[in-house]
Amino acid sequence: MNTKVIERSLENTQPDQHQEFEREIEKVTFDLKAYLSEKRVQVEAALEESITVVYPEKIYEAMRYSLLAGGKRLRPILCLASCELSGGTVEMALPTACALEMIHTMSLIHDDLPAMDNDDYRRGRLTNHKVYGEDIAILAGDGLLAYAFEFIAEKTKEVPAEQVLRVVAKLGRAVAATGLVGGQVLDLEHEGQQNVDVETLKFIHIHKTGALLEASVVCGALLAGANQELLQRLRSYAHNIGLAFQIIDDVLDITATTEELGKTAGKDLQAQKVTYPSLWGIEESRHQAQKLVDLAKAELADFGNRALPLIAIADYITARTN
Ligand code: GRG
Repeated sequence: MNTKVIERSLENTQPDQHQEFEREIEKVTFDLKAYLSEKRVQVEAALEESITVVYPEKIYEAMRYSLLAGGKRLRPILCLASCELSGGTVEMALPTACALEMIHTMSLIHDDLPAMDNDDYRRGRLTNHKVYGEDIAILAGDGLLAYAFEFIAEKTKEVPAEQVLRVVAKLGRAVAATGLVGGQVLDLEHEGQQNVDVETLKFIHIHKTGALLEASVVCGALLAGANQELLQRLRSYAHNIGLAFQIIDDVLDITATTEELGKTAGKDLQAQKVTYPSLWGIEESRHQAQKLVDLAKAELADFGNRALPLIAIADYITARTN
């Protein structure tokens, strides 16, 4: 229910219902749907401008094909929200937000390759290698990864160079063997093995999925020059939503359709992967994800209205359907 609907309803209610509606208003002071769509428009426009097709056209077209294929744009939005919470502006964070989406898109292109997850669909369309071939898909990923770092260095304005340097270092660490790459290696190694324990699964997901989500939040705060206490709170918030995000991803792989996901559903079962739902069941997995989201939100409880976007995004992690 949005605030206007509640206000209209209030005119026709009894006193006890009135109190009920007032409580409702307190809960609905932040319109996440409007927030996400406003930020998505900003991110889409910046991404659209970020890559121009020049000679040799094929590689730029392949990079644009996957980068501009939609997606929730969660990582850039987390970066913008974190920067604003920390006292910065959208303009300060937009180049890093775009770079995060370039890196995320690179990881999806590579993850979909026959040598890895071998998927034909992503974001509701054919995967990059299905359209451009494996060789160009690998290079499109490489191109996006390298360009992401150039983009931050060249396009970030109004931020002290030292803070930009910290962002570059944080992102590098999130993508390297200390992050995405390390998580993916372990994931591949354990495919088809049935004796994977929760600790190993957690390690895989913290690195493969959590590292970039954490970097998205932390980089936004670094750009704004956040102090150590705020950085620590945001790091912990991001760590918790990162793991919750992957737990729900595993649940959706079972409960959602290919159309809803925009990629092939049921892949984990097919690949005989140990996942949170395979260890805990669907209900317990959702419960564990909710506990992590609650912990994440508690980290930001002291920051008042400034934290509303990140708090609402945490709730969205468990409520999402794709
Ligand atoms: C080559 C340096 C280098 C790294 C690549 C392939 C790889 C190493 C890592 C795989 C990382 C990966 C694909 C993790 C899964 C993360 C995940 C849950 C993706 C889905 O994210 P969403 O739901 O997707 O945000 P959209 O499409 O909405 O952006």
